[in-house]
Amino acid sequence: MDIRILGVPMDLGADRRGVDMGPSAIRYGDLATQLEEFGAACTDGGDLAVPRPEERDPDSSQPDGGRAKFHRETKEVCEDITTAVRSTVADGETPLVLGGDHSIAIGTVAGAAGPDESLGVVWFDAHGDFNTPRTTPSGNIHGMALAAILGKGSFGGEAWAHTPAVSESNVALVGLRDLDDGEQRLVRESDVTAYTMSDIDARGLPAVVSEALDIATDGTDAIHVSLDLDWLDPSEAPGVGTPVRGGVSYREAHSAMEAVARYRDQLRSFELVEVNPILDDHNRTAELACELAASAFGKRVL
Ligand code: 5AB
Ligand code: MN
Ligand code: MN
Ligand code: MN
Repeated sequence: MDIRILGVPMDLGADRRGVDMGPSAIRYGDLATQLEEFGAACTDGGDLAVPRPEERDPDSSQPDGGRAKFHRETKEVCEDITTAVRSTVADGETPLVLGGDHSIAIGTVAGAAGPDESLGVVWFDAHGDFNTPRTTPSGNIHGMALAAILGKGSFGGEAWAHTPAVSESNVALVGLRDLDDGEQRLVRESDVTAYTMSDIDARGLPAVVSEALDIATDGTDAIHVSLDLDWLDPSEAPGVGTPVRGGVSYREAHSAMEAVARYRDQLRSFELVEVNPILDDHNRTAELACELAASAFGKRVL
C-alpha cells in the first residue's frame, strides 16, 4: 500500500489554539517510520497553507441567524484539501490526512468521494459533529463537520460545496457520549447510524465496529475513516481540545483499527484529527495517533 501523508495545520474550526501543531507532533511521533516498518511505502506531501486566526476576522454571523466562525477561510482550506486528496487518489496513493481540527474532514471527504463513486464513512468520535450554524453552541465548525459533509446547514447562504458528499445510510458514528440538544435531534432525524458508548458497553466494541464497517461498505466503492483522538478516553489521549470522560480504552482503539485494516483494500482515505500538543503529556496522544494509524493500515503482531 502506498500512503501519502498530507498535513493540515488547521485550528480555525476550534476554539483552542494548539491543534494547528498536530501535524508536527504526529510526524515527530515517527508516523512514517511506523508505517514503513511493516512494509507500507510512505511519502510526505507536506503541509497545506492555513491562514492564522489572528490575521483574520472570524465574522461568524450567517444570513439565517446562524453562526460559523471563519467559514470563508475554512472553505478555502477545505477546497485545497479536496484538490490534494483527489490528486493523491488519482496517483494511486492513499491519503493519510493529519489535522488540525475536525473541520478538515469536509475537504477530505469531498476529495475522497469521486464524482461517480459512492463512499462510506466511519466517524470515530466522542462527539457527533452534527451541529449546523443554527444549532451550534460555539460557532466552531469542527462541531459541524459531519453535518456539513451531508449537506446540512447554510454557510454564507449556501450548503457547503461538493455536498452531500456521501449518503447518510453509509455513514456510521462510533463512540458518542457528548451531543448538544440540537444535534441530538438532527442525528435522530437523519439516516446515519450512531453508536454511543452505551452501545459499546452493551454489545462490546468488536461487534459495534464490525457493524459500522458493514454499513460503510454496503453498496459503496470505498470507505473513509475519520479518527478524532477524543474518541479515546482522556486517560489515554489527554492531548485533545475537547476531552470527554468515558471513552474507549487503548486496546479497544487498536482493536477497532485492526478491524479497519481488514477492509484496507476498500480504504480510500484515513484521517487523524484534534491532536493538541499543548495539552498533551509528552506527545503521548500524537504517538498513540501514529500507532493507531499503523494498526489501521495493516500492522500486525504476528
Ligand atoms: B470535535 C461541541 N459539540 O459543537 C460544539 O472535537 C463540541 O471535532 C464539538 O468532535 C467538538 O462546539 C468537535 C460543544
Ligand atoms: Mn470530531
Ligand atoms: Mn470530538
Ligand atoms: Mn475537539
